[in-house]
Amino acid sequence: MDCLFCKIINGSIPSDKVYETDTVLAFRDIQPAAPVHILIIPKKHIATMNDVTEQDGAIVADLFTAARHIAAELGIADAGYRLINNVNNDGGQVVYHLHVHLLAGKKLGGLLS
Ligand code: D5M
Repeated sequence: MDCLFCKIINGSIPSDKVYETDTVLAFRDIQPAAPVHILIIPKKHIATMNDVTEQDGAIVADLFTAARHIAAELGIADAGYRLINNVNNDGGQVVYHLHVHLLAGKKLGGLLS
């Protein structure tokens, strides 16, 4: 499959991995928008939030559970962080494999920064 994040999952493209389970992988964003910028992705290829079905409920829960684990492990849970999911063109989605951005490490203002 010609999907960048599937290639990261199968190891053919390297990543700076921070967390992994049977269903989820998290790694540092190559273009960080904050001091901490991690992408949390399902190992199952789902293109966008529009493609999530009722059968994917556990996977979506796993993404948020991963965020909680990562925040605790990085010591940012109390200071706070932001989770973002961009959908399609107007949402600013560039990579068409579902992902949640975890942003932290500074006081975030506005919508994204
Ligand atoms: O976000 C897609 C994000 O994916 C964007 O912040 C850059 C990041 N990206 C692209 N290629 C890589 C690799 N190879 N490693 C890590 N991060 C990467 P979107 O929500 O689709 O705009």
